[in-house]
Amino acid sequence: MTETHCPYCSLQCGMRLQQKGRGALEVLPWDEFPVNEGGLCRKGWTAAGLRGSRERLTTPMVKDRGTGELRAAGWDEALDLVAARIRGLQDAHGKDAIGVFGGGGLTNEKAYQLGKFARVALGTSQIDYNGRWCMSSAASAGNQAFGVDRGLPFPLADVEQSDLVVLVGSNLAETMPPAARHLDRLRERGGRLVVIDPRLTSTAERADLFLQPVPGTDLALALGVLHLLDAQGAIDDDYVAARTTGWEDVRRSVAAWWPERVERVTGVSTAELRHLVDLLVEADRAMVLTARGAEQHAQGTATVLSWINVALALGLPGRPFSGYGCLTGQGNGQGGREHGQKADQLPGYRMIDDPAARDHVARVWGVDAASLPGKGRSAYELLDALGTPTGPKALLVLGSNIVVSAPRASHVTERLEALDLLVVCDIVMSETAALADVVLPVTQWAEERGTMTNLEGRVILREQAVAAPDGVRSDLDVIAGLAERLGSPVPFSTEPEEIFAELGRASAGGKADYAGITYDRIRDEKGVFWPCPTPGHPGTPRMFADSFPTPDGLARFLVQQFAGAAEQPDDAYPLHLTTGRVLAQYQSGAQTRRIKDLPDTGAFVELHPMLAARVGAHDGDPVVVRTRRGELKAPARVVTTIRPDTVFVPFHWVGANRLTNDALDPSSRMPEFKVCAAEVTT
Ligand SMILES: Nc1nc2c(c(=O)[nH]1)N[C@H]1C(S)=C(S)[C@@H](COP(=O)(O)OP(=O)(O)OC[C@H]3O[C@@H](n4cnc5c(=O)[nH]c(N)nc54)[C@H](O)[C@@H]3O)O[C@H]1N2
Ligand SMILES: Nc1nc2c(c(=O)[nH]1)N[C@H]1C(S)=C(S)[C@@H](COP(=O)(O)OP(=O)(O)OC[C@H]3O[C@@H](n4cnc5c(=O)[nH]c(N)nc54)[C@H](O)[C@@H]3O)O[C@H]1N2
Ligand code: SF4
Ligand SMILES: [Mo]
Repeated sequence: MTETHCPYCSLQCGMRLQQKGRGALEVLPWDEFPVNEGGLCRKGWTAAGLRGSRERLTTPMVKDRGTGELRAAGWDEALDLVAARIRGLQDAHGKDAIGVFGGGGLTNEKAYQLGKFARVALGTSQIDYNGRWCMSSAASAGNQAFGVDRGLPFPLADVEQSDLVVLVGSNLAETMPPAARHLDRLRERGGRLVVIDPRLTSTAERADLFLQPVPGTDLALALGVLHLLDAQGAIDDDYVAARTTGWEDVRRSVAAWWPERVERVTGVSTAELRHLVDLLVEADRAMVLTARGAEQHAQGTATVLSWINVALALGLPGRPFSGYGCLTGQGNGQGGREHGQKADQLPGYRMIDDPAARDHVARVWGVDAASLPGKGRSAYELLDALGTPTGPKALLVLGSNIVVSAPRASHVTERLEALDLLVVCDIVMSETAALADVVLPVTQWAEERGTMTNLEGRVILREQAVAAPDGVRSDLDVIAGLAERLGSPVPFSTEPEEIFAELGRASAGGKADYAGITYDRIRDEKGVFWPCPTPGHPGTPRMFADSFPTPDGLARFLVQQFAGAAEQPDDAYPLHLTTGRVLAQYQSGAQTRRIKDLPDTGAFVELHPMLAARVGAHDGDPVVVRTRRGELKAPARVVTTIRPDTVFVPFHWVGANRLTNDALDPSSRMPEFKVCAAEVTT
């Protein structure tokens, strides 16, 4: 019996795995793990289904130059080929000819090694990862306002002890089902729940107050909330004076956001807005939590900063059972962004253009700081540049199915096809792997060890429960094997615990300081919260009680202006398209579409009966959604729970992202997945 964690989302639910003979695994509850207390969602219970699957890759594959088809190859042949092609491209075009694309599902050890591999073995600046599409707007906002980016600055269970929780763009009941118990207990204790979403989701069904704004208008809603709080004299002046800077400018900037104007922009009535403000004023303890619905916008960072302004004005951050938090998404969404996969970062959440950070990390790596490249392109900009005269000529992908999940996916697929070399490490033949010149089959989850950092900043340990299938190797072996073939100046370990110790040294003194965390401590303490700088340090479950990690210890109010979605409806495209998730599928679906016990419905188009009547569609009929970038034909799901001016398509199947807009947030470089202009026809 092995105590470990689910392979999917950032809740990282604890689970036990029992071997059932011939490598098969049974998932059992681990009641003592505090985050989920034995509860799992359908994806967790069925997670072992991919292990026995015939769809698992078990041999490296190389594209045959004659037929253009992938054929089986040996590991040495495949790795020699990749190294030789990389050398050739770098000799011809320079170090930045090679790009690296990582994932927020990779363990801390893999993310750390991948960042080090890019900077040291490849010498390229061109590395980024899919977390840029996930919570980067909240990360950017947290850094600006609080001086640090940790999704939740408190344990998730604190939600239960609050008086009021406002969920902005989160469908927690479907995206982190075991976490919904905290909302239920909050309400059993007499606390209130507010949900803000263009769709009345199963999360919103639990709410005391449900607000249904036009997609892309949460920023205006937050400005309106702050306007009313100020008008009602509800600002916590003592807190604002003692713990923040910038309030007066923000106060002036919200003066013109009177409720009627907010109603015109957002579609939320003045009565509903006042109701939300009343709940905020009445609550002693309150939390504002954002997720992708609020963040995946061209103004995602500004939106989060505006909700942080609301939280600061009420004096919430740092108070018990109160504050602002972001619900991160991928299994290691948090840790994956702290240790060097991001174009501008080095381990420990250090910035790559900070000379002191470069010196520290270069010393740990045993290289000259001057040899480390600078900042590279962000995820979408990296993909957009592939195969162009100035962009990378080769891409190594670990842990992302870009063809399905990137915005404006047809364009991105063209860019991938323009590459001289595409190498994909995956556990299955994903849509992206199917395009590759070289596919490398890797171990997953229960077949290897490594740490993950959950949505609370709790570093947890995934233990190996079973031997890997013959023929597959760990991502860590692939990285080390390529580094050696490329003549890396320093060796790369393949032993997770050893890598974690090095990561601890590299992160020491940084914002995300893991130096005091060990595998033994994680086992004993059921996870350790960063920052944890020394072995004797207890870890930091709750942040900001006394000060914020900014230079002066104060949080920042920052003025934000509402501009609206990058693409507004017009005569040709009169509707808003938004995208998101359903309970039974995970992300690009590469893993969950292959698990036979999970329903695989294919894409669908959710639309309101009034809209269905206008276009002449009935439930189940095929309809066509068109945007300026492409079209998708899929069955209609006629529901009263969505705004009549909005359609929703889940992105787990190929197609949704042919429609989405690649407008980027100026600060986080997050694409606007959550809104663009569309038309529906039969
Ligand atoms: N079942 C399942 N669970 C998952 C995942 C999965 O793929 N499947 N993925 C994991 C990952 S990586 C992530 S990032 C999280 C995401 O978790 P969530 O953020 O909860 O998921 P989404 O469905 O992307 O978006 C949440 C809600 O935002 C709403 N929304 C759309 N546009 C807007 C808007 O303009 N404003 C507001 N306020 N709301 C809007 C949508 O209607 C949707 O109900 O889930 C994690 N958990
Ligand atoms: N329209 C629209 N698009 C979106 C979103 C949206 O809301 N709407 N959400 C965005 C968000 S929040 C996210 S997080 C992204 C996610 O989208 P993707 O980046 O595509 O995420 P996954 O589907 O999880 O892809 C992970 C891939 O890595 C493989 N894999 C799993 N474990 C490992 C491992 O240990 N090593 C290696 N090498 N491979 C592994 C899996 O089989 C899979 O092929 O999608 C984004 N795209
Ligand atoms: S909520 Fe997330 S971590 Fe928990 S079982 Fe479901 S997918 Fe796994
Ligand atoms: Mo995500």
